[in-house]
Amino acid sequence: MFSQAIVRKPGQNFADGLTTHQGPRPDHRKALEQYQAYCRALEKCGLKLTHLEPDETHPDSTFVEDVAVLTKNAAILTRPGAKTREGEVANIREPLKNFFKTIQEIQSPGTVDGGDICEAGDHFFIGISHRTNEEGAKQLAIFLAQSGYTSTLVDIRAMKSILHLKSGLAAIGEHQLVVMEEMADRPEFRNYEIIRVTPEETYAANCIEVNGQVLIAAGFPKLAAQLINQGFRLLPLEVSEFQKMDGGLSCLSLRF
Ligand code: CIR
Repeated sequence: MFSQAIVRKPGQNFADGLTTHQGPRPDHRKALEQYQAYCRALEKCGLKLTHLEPDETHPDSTFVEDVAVLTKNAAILTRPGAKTREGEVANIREPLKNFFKTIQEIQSPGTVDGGDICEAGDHFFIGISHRTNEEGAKQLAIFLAQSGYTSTLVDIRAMKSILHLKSGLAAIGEHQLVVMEEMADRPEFRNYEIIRVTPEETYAANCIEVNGQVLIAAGFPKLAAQLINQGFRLLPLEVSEFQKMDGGLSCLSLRF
């Protein structure tokens, strides 16, 4: 069960962040509306929110998930793989100190983006991506082991369609993984019950379970139907403006 979440409102320059999308830029007003609806959904799931001020020097800083990995015992500050995002870490340290006694840090030359880290109970999947490198993954695995967690590395560097591991993977329920089709048969996931996401709905794989409810991107009927069939309660949310910046539901908060 989670009781808290940290969120950071998108800044005025949100649309200047990193993206692989070539289409229209996100609309700031619409992004704020979607962000507010997201915050309300987390509250509806019983979370108390800590609202951080927009960080106008870092357009991607609304994606707070990337700068820390949280466990029951510690907050691990990451070292984001994109140069423009490195400075975001300093601004999350103080808020995390209010909740965590132990703060650990990924050190250079290691890089880790929280979006590559998928927690499934006492086990973590650590994506090796173009943001999270092997050194960072190794440091993180050691920190996690010190806190009693096991971990598996999942190399996604050859995959063009996703930025982070969690762009195509989510752990929900007791022992289930929501996985994009391209990764669904990977041996790393063989001990789990797999809910496959069809290629046209890949974006929806980035869903999050919060205290028994699943927040899912609106507009992905096949995955929604599968999850309802499995007995999950869904909270669909519009996140189109965040999708334009390669972000999704998991990246917009740190939940603990
Ligand atoms: C970036 O490219 O870093 C941001 N525009 C999007 C980060 C999304 N974060 C995530 O999936 N955890």
